[in-house]
Amino acid sequence: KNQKAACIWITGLSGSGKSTIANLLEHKLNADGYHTMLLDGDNVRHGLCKDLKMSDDDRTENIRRVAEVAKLMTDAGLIVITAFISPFRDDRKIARELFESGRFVEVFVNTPLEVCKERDPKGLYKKAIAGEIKDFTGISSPYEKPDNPEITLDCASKPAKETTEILYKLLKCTHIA
Ligand code: GGZ
Repeated sequence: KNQKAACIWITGLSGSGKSTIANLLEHKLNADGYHTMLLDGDNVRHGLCKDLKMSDDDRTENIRRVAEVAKLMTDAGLIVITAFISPFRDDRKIARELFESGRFVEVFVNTPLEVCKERDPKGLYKKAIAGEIKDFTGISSPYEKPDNPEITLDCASKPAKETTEILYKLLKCTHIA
C-alpha cells in the first residue's frame, strides 16, 4: 500500500470520545490496507510511562515520550494515531515540531465539559468532584483548547461512528493519500 506516514494526534477531555474514535479510525484504516499503530493510555501508561502520574510535569513528560515514540514509528512508515488528553498547548506544540510539515495532524475532539461530566463512563468526574481524584482535567487541572487544530470533531451531537467517517474522509483526501 502506498501510504504517507503521519501522526494523527487526537486531543480532548476525559470522556470526550478520543479512544472510541481512535479505535474506529484504526479499524477503518486497516480494512483499507494502511499500516497503523495506536498509542493510548492503555498501552503507554502501564509500560513506557508507568513511572508518571497526573501532575502537570508528569503529563508533559508523558506527552514528550509519546511524541518521540510516534516520531520513530512514522519514520518507519506507519500511520500513528495517539489518543491522550494532552491538555497543554505547549506540549502539543513540542510534539508537532518533531514532525515534518503536514505530517502532524492535530484532531480536537470538541466535546464540552458538561457533556463529558454527564456521560462520565468510568465515574471519574464524580470522584474528581468529590475530591477523591486530584489534578483531574476539567475539574482541578486545566485543559487548554487547541487554537489551530487541523481538524475539529463534534462528538457531542453525532454518534462516534459518523464522526469517525468524517475524520477518515478528511484524512484520506488531505493527509495520508
Ligand atoms: C485526567 C485521568 C486522571 C486525571 C486518571 N485527570 O477517560 P480515561 O480516564 O479513560 O482517560 C483518562 C486518562 C488520562 O491519561 P492521559 O495519558 O491521556 O493524560 S495526559 O495526556 O494528560 O497525560 C482518564 C484517566 O487517565 N485519568 N486520572 N487526574 N484523567
